[in-house]
Amino acid sequence: MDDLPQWSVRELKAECARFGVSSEGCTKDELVALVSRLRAAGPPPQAAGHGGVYTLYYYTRCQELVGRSHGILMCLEEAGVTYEIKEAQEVPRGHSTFAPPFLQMPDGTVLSQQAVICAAIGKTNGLYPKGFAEEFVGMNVAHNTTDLFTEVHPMAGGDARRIAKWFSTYEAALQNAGTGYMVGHSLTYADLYAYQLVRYCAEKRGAKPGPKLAAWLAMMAQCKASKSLAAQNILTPGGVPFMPPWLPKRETS
Ligand SMILES: N[C@@H](CCC(=O)N[C@@H](CS)C(=O)NCC(=O)O)C(=O)O
Repeated sequence: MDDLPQWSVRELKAECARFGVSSEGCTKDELVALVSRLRAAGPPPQAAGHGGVYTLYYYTRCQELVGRSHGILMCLEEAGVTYEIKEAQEVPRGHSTFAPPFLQMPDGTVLSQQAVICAAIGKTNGLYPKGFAEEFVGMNVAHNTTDLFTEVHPMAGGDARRIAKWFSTYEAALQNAGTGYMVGHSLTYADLYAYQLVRYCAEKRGAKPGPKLAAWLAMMAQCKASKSLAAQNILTPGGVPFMPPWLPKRETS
């Protein structure tokens, strides 16, 4: 309990939510005092049911790298839900999961695979495609994003021609939707999952977005999730990076 001042504001708010207490408008000092009082009074009433809190499990608790959590953070932030981040190895065992990131939903369901996690957050928070075709085109876009990450990972290297080919798939999705979004008529998890990676490829890997993708990047920069991550110094210059500098890199031509 003595370590509460070291907790982040997000962790303190998540703890308040576990007790079913609003922390709206509280300063960090007030949150520390509130959580301390709540915990002294006994266990949270909904401890077994996770109290409406999403728990993301990822390396360094996303304090030193964002990695494959980029889209999940975007979806959680855009949904405006309460979430906490724990170390990857703290994930509950015995589920059909393989490698981090993992997400435990408020109902206790434990998931892995970025695209699945983003879709699950999207579906439960109004950030999901509406029609049948849109649902599966959204899934296609999301799985492309997963593959693109794997290709641009420092240990894979990334080939400029293939990144350009992936960019053309996003351009085509935007062209077909004709709405400014990857799919359908509103913002979905497919946009939120793709944004930080497309931005990374454009800003750090020199990939050239087509006209619709460039306009989409500008639009996405203004969404609630992008602003919220930037305010937390995540994926900003000098902030928590996409890929950790200590990862071994493969030389690329
Ligand atoms: N397809 C999975 C890949 C997950 C993955 O490769 N996670 C990495 C960390 S970012 C890992 O820990 N891999 C360890 C392993 O594959 O054993 C996803 O997109 O979520």
